[in-house]
Amino acid sequence: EAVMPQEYTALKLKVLEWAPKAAEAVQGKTPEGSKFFLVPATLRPETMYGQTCCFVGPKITYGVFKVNETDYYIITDRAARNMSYQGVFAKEGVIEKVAEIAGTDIVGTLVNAPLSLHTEGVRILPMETVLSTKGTGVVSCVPSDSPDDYATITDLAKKADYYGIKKEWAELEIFPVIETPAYGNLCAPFLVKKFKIASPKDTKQLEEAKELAYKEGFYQGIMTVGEFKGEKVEVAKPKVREQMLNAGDAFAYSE
Ligand code: A2H
Repeated sequence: EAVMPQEYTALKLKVLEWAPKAAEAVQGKTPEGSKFFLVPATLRPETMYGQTCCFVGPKITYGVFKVNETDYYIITDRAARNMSYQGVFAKEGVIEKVAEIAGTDIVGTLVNAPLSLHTEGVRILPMETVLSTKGTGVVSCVPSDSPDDYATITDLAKKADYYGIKKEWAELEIFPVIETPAYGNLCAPFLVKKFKIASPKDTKQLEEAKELAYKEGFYQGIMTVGEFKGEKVEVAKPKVREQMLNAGDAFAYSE
C-alpha cells in the first residue's frame, strides 16, 4: 500500500444495457427508472477520449451502492467505504448496498463512456489482473496509451470464445489520443510490439513498457483530440479532469 495518497478521477460510465445475469441481479432492487454507473478510477483522465471498453475482475464481487434517489454505483465494497468518507454518498460514513453482482456476470454490459470517441457505447470486459484492493476495482480501457490495456484486449480478441465474449467487443477501433516524439501516436501498441509482449502475463516487460509510455506521454505528449487538441499533455491533463468534474461525468476519489 502506497504511503502517499493517490488522487484518482472516478468516471461515471452509465449502463445502457445490462448483460442478462447482471439484469437479474439488480431486478426489483431499485425504483423504476434508476440509473446505474460502472465507476473506473484513473490516473490518466486526459486519455479518456481513447476508451474502447471497461474492465472488471471476473472473480471480484461488486456491490450496487445507492448514491441518491436515482443513481447507483457499481464498485467494490472497499471503494464504497472510502467514498463514504469523501462526500460521495448522502450521509458521511453510511453505505447503502442494494445488490451484489459477480464480475463475470457484468461482462457484456453496454455502457456510455464519457469523452470516448466511441459514442455508441463500449462493453464491459474481463481483465484477470484487476486488483480488488486498488481504486474501485473497475478499470477504463485505453489501448492507445496503456500497454496493460492493449495487451489485455489483444488477448481477449484472440480468445473470445474462451472468455465468453463477442470478438468485436474487444476490437473497437483504436484512435490516437496523444502524439509523442519517441513512440508515435499509438504509444501502447508501439511498445507492446517493441518489447514483444505476447500476453497480459508478461508482467516484467509490461512494467517497463508502462513506465516508458507514462513518461513519454506525460512529459513529451501533445493532445491530438478533444477541446485541448494541440496542447501539451501536462497542461491538458488537469483541464480535461476539471471539465469532466464540472460536467458531472466524474468525481474526485483518493486512497
Ligand atoms: B490507468 P496506480 Cl491510459 N487494478 O487509467 C489494476 N489496475 C488498476 C486498478 C485496479 N484495481 N484501478 C486502476 N487501475 C489502473 C488509464 C491509464 C492508466 C492509462 C495509462 C496508464 C495507466 C486507462 N486504463 O495506469 O497503481 C488504471 O489505469 C498505469 C499505472 O494507482 C489507473 O490509471 O498507480 C492506474 O492503474 C492506477 O494505478
